[in-house]
Amino acid sequence: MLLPQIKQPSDLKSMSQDDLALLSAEIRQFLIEKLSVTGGHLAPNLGVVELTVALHYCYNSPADKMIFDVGHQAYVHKVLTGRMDRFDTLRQHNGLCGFVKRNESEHDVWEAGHSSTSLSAAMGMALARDLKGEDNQVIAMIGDGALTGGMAFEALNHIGHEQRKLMVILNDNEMSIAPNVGAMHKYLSKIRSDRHYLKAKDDVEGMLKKSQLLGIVWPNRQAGSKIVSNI
Ligand SMILES: Cc1ncc(C[n+]2csc(CCOP(=O)(O)OP(=O)(O)O)c2C)c(N)n1
Repeated sequence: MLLPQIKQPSDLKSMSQDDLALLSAEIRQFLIEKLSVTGGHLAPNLGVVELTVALHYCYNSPADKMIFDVGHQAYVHKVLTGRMDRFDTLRQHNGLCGFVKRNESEHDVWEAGHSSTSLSAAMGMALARDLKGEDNQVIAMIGDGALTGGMAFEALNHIGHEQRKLMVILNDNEMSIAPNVGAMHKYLSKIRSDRHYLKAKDDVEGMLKKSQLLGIVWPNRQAGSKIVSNI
């Protein structure tokens, strides 16, 4: 078992790609076992296992800021940041919070519960970083459901205007609490099924899989996670 060895994100850094894939499978199993007893957001977290492992492998939390929109899909982040032992208490009084919680860990840098705030938070953290002359990365992960909130649109406008160093990951799994509706949903569906986009995606995936230099990518077709913007 690899999972018990992970006490902090830096423990991932020395792992091979094969081990990272094995670890992801162990995390998925862990979540299914724990949440079958406590309840909780199972599907959103199963969908971001590889994505969260990849983020913690590539970046250095808490120096690099990871912001999870809503915060209901941060269980994998909690597992990787030393809170695995507390999952039996998930969503119970004095137990592990079901959302990102700043007083729970230095790795939890933003807490919400309401949706669509992550992009503004990321923008603020990027501006603060630049004012302080620091160079850490700021990463916001937002679902296709949360992206339809007005505050997210305002933030995209701001981000596009400011052009600061920050990363927005669209976790597009074609689902919110219920199936999404609206123009943004239609637009994303159109991009997703566009043959030029699909070919480009396959080409990039093929290239990354062959390359030893460009790092790791685990395409997760079911979850549909992909990085769409790296500003
Ligand atoms: C302002 C606000 N409205 C509604 C909700 C209820 N809510 C919880 S998660 C969520 C969206 C989930 O969809 P998505 O962002 O696509 O994330 P996923 O669960 O698919 O990963 C919503 C609308 C909320 N948290 N905040």
